[in-house]
Amino acid sequence: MDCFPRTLPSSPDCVTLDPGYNSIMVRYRRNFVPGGMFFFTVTLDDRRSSALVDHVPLLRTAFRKTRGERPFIIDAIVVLPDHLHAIMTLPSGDSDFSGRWRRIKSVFTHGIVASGALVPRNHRGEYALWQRRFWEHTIRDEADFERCANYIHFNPVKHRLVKSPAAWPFSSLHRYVRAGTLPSDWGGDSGANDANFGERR
Ligand code: NI
Repeated sequence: MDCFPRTLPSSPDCVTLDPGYNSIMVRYRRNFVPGGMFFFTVTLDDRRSSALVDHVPLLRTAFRKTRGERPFIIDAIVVLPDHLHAIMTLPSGDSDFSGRWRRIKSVFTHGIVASGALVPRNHRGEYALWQRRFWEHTIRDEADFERCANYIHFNPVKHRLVKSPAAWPFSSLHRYVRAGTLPSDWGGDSGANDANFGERR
């Protein structure tokens, strides 16, 4: 999505004379970075909440601010009302994704508080907007990257928010379409097993 830009591969070897399906998928998979790329599911505590899509500019600010402090790349992301799925690449030798998510969550929470919206608190009086835990999966190879990115881009359809993946605005699918990596009518992949992606039940 526009909010979380990354530089897509644009070197000449990515340009192909035959823009067929296989070539497209090869370019998609080339985003893979061995050992430094992770899939996450991060959820709000209240699954009836729609705070993430209600406050997308604040979420964008939280990512930008955190990235300015400690770099990372968002390779794919989808923001749903009460959770998000993302693929994040960290710099070589750095695997502190927990610290980054802590910061993203905190900046977002405090942004909402500053906006005057009500944020739930736990019994200790601490803000309790997010679930403490998140799902993490280390991406193994190019095929795994493709599987996770497909899962992300199909997710709004899986959650019955829209009928086609491109109809959901808060998705990096649009970035891949603009780059010519995926077709605008990309139909998605519904074959994945939710249990492997930390999806809420
Ligand atoms: Ni989901």
